[in-house]
Amino acid sequence: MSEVEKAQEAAPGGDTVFGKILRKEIPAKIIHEDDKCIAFHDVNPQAPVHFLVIPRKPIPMMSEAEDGDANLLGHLLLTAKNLAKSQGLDNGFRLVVNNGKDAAQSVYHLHIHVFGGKQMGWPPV
Ligand code: TR5
Repeated sequence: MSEVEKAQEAAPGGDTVFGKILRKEIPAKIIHEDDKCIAFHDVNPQAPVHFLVIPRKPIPMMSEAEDGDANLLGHLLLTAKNLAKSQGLDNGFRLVVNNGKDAAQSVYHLHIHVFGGKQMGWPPV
């Protein structure tokens, strides 16, 4: 099943596979953990380096983030930036947040994709 097909079947609400990773119920290649977020390599990488930064708080999607999440969202971005450096992405990297069906979101736990290690194209759609 393609990522877009998975996204068509996915829907907000309830626990997700990322919740299970957070609780260490299923394994992941974790590269960072702190009190607000964790980061781990994507199981189906779309670039030589592809990891995800997710909040511990189960915000389903960007459109459901609230004003009170401002510090958390800033922390996720800064963590993504710091990990891009520690993963050796000195030549550049791309951050992506898919929100909802049209954007092909397939896991309804907010996550920032970090891609790097190759020359990417533009536009992305
Ligand atoms: O399409 P969106 O933005 O929702 O991205 C979801 C991402 O989660 C995709 O890039 C998937 O490859 C990734 N994914 C899905 C699973 C998974 C994962 N990354 C790491 N570990 C995973 N496990 C253990 N299970 C998944 N179902």
